[in-house]
Amino acid sequence: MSGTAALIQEVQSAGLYVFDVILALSTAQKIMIVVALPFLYSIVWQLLYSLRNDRVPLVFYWIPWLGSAIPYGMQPYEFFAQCQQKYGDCFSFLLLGKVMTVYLGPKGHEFILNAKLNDVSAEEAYTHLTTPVFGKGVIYDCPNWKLMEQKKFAKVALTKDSFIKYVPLIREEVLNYVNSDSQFRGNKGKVNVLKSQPEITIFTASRTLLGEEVRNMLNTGFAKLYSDLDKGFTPINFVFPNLPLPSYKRRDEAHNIISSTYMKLINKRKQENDIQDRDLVDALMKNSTYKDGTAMTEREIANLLIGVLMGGQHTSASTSSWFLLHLGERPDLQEELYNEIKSVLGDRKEVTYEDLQHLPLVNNTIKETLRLHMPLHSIFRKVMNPLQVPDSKMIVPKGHYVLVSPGFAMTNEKYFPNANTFEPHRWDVSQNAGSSDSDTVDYGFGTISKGVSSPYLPFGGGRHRCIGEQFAYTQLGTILVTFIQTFKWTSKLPKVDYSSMVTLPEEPAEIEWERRAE
Ligand code: X2N
Ligand code: HEM
Repeated sequence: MSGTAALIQEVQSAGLYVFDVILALSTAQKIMIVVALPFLYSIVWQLLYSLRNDRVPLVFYWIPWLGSAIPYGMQPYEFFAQCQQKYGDCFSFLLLGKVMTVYLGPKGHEFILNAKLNDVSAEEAYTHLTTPVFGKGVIYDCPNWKLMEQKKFAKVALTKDSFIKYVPLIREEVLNYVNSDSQFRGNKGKVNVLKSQPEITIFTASRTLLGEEVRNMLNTGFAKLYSDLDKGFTPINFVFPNLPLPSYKRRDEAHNIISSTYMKLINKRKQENDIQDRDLVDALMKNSTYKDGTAMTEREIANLLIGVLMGGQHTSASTSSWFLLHLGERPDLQEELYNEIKSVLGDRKEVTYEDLQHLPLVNNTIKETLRLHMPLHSIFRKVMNPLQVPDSKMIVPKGHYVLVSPGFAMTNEKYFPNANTFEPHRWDVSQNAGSSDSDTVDYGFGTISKGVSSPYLPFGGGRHRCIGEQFAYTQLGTILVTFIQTFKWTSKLPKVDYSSMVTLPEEPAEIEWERRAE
């Protein structure tokens, strides 16, 4: 007891001494100390951390809190490759105050995408990003079992029968766009794909998933609200989900008006007893009661519509932008696509869902675009219970995050020879071969593959796997076919902007187009 008391005394007097010394310093010196202290602390902390053999190796950084944000935020795949050389497939880095543990390659895909529900949480990782935009009660603002059911509810509007109806609508929207937008005036010209593709995506997705009423509202001032909401769906939300700035206020106002508008639409259909099988709105009106007997409220249905549309919007617009830019460098592929389409459709121009199933080069063009440009370069989970890295003594503690990057494996020579070359034909031979694991699992939204150790996972895997894959292929396939039928184009491939929500081309992202002779 007295030993401890003496020690406390000792520390106290040492502390007082240091305090006296600091007080005696000049103001400039004091400021220097205050500035240097966080750096000193961070370096000592990293030193002690590196001595622990129960921790994943941590990438060294100079700037406290910021950590490795700049190299990661600017070139994540290059950053991962450098870390992999030093530390192997599993390493940690600091990102804006959060410790992120990365596990690269198929083993990492399995470790993170198939981690147990109790050990990792997607909602804890994403809710700051998504809830201010989508609204309350859905996606990552509810327990996981509700998300699993929301995915099941939404999937009803994402079946083959729906896609058969959607394809002509998507084609009509694309034709309407390329025949009336000012960037497509005349017989040749230049178009910024970062403007055209988001517009084509929202028109086609709204027309099919939300119905004609909402689609028509996009020709009015309503479109500005979409743009305001969209500007609020940015990675800045991970750090600052709410700030007293005009853009945040516009986001919240846009959210309220859009969700109220969807609720009005739901109510109108209810009152007129006009509930059919047209779109996602109908599907959710018919089927949105959880297995515990509680029904989703109209507000929640509206928010789910916002979320699903918003997710599909960014991923799909990025993908079509990239395939246009890649094909612009490959006129030979455009001709091959043109001939493939001609050989299946003959003199017919109106592509159908069935046709899309018989156009392997169209589908492989999308598949190859997703390989090179997986829209989400990083997938996160928050660690809720200490998590052991398989076959090691290393533990990822509660409160840290895990990060999986299938896009890294998808652009790696180890898995894809000539990884950086855009070559849709690389998929010609091994159509679905290779994924030998036929083991499946159902988390509540339909059966999916149990294993996630493929290096190619653009739609993720496990309980959070995408439900939009078939819709995306249908939408993107119809857009691609319609472009090939209408235009020839050239372009120069831009660099990648990794700091947006999805991996986008940097500006200028233009194609020079020319209408095909009839
Ligand atoms: C400060 C450069 O820029 O150094 F949407 F119904 C709806 C989305 C997950 C994005 C991760 C990190 C960027 C750091 C920049 C729905 C369709 C979904 C699925 C650092 C200096 C939402 C993480 C963005 C990392 C970029 C999560 C999406 N299908 N959509 N420093 O989505 O699914 C949905 C699901 C994510 C990200 C990043 C930095 C269902 C910097 C400079 C600066 N990213 N990002 N979805 N960074 N710097 C979605 C899953 C969910
Ligand atoms: C989940 C990719 C289009 C709806 C995911 C995930 C990925 C992904 C990687 C898993 C995220 C994670 O594990 O954290 C893509 C790509 C798309 C696309 C590459 C297009 C090319 C769509 C579309 C929709 C959609 C069109 C809706 C119609 C969803 C939903 C989830 C999801 C609801 C589930 C989220 C969860 O369970 O946590 N997507 N997506 N996606 N996606 Fe997509």
